[in-house]
Amino acid sequence: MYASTKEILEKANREGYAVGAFNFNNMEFLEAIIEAAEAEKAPIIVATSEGALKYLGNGDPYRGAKLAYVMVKTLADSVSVPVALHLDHGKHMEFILYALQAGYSSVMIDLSDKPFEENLEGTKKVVELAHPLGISVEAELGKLAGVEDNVASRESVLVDPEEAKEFVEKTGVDFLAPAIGTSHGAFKFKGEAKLDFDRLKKVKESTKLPLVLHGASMVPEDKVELANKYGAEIKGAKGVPGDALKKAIEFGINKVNVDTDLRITFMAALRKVLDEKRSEIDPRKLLGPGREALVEIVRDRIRFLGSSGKA
Ligand code: PGH
Ligand code: CA
Ligand code: ZN
Repeated sequence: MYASTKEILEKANREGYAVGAFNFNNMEFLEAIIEAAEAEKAPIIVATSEGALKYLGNGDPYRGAKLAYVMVKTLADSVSVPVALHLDHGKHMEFILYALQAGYSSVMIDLSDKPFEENLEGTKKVVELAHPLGISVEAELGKLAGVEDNVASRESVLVDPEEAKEFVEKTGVDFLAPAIGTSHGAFKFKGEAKLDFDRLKKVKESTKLPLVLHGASMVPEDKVELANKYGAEIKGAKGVPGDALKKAIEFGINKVNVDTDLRITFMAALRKVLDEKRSEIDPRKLLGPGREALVEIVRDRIRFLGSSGKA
């Protein structure tokens, strides 16, 4: 059933587990994610970035938002588990408005690269627009390293727990993503993975909100190896270790954002079939194995996060 992100995450917060928020750009990924959730009897969040809206709409992001909504609504209505549609990393007001108009369950307003006051004021404005429509809002404090960093600041800037409290009180935001040392993509850590759990604990105590972990892909070695075996060139990939992810959930993470793990899994399956079936031209035969591999990885992640059976 099509569901409220807020209801899904408030239940997870009360009961102490995390729900997966998986990114999609096309039908195959979306179907796999929802099939996995139904098989696991798990609540699920599916998310589109601004780039996903452009891709889905073939250049027209509002068309993309409407298409995302009808696809998700149609599939959600065909299963029994709660499915919420979320705008991931909304950085421009027009994309937020597209999502609100299209009927999304929730939006993220990501002004984390702006000064604190600007982030606060911008987030407050989005909350004022979204809440009357019954749409919930996520914001981010601190910066993730990796794709979000600029040349000047290689170090990620982590969330300040005192600021988090003030930010939540003044904005009325529903969920908060505190930067605690993760980053987006397949290359998260050079040496040992380091997350600031102490900081996370303090943010949870001071806000009590459902918290979000971005950059949460584990980057499974077997998938990277499979991809490399069939021609990929991915070297030195490193994700969030399982024990770190478990600990983050214990300390109050309730929404776990995963994109890279699905990309690697799909791409590995696609490379394998392209290599093995060189005379095949039917896109269904070429893309189908990727979709099946995605169902398995999403089921794995759901079980790991503790949301299996929570629908
Ligand atoms: C994410 C996904 N989306 O918002 O934070 O992160 O690159 O670790 O999958 P990954
Ligand atoms: Ca950010
Ligand atoms: Zn993210």
